[in-house]
Amino acid sequence: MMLTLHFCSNSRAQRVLWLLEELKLSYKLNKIKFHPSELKSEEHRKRHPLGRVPVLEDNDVTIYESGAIIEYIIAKYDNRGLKPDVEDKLFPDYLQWYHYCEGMVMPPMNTIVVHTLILPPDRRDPEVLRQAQNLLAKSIRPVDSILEKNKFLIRDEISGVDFMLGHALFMAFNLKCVSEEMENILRYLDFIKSLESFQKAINS
Ligand SMILES: N[C@@H](CCC(=O)N[C@@H](CS)C(=O)NCC(=O)O)C(=O)O
Repeated sequence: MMLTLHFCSNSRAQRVLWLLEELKLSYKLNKIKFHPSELKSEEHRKRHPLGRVPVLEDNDVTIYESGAIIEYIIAKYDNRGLKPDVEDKLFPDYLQWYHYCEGMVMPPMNTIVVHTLILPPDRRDPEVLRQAQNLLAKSIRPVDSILEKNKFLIRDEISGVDFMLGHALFMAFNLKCVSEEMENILRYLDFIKSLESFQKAINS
């Protein structure tokens, strides 16, 4: 096995690095500058046609989409049961919260990033921004509720959901979109930030 993760700091690629660290797999990290000169280079577009991260290479396999990469690594290299079996009563919860990340939480977060950081100030739309902030707050409220009963997102042990949705909560917090009343999310974030594997992912 020869795993290479194409990675940018402060990006969804941290999800994959967190998992690689958690599973103690050996890998090569290709750090790319979050700048068109590197992301949109011919070399990187061969790996990802849109010039985005994360991308994982595993010998002759190249795969992108953070959710697909996490599933791939878990299916091939996890021996810790990070994904519950289909007969497990947590299996539907796993699927639901795993896909809730890119399906419900990330779309408004992308809009917030566009209207606070990416567009030049004169093209930012405060109404679009306000709607996205409302939608993001609504989307993470049910996650705060599930965290009332578990240490990690769907159970007391870490699962694939944490690498996806847990990291999305971290991104939401960094964008100042987790309000003080979301106490369970805040407690969860403090907890994952104390994990060595997570620290490695966010400090690389
Ligand atoms: N749905 C994709 C999103 C990939 C994506 O948009 N990645 C961002 C970083 S978080 C990126 O590479 N942006 C560079 C760009 O848009 O030019 C995934 O989950 O992997």
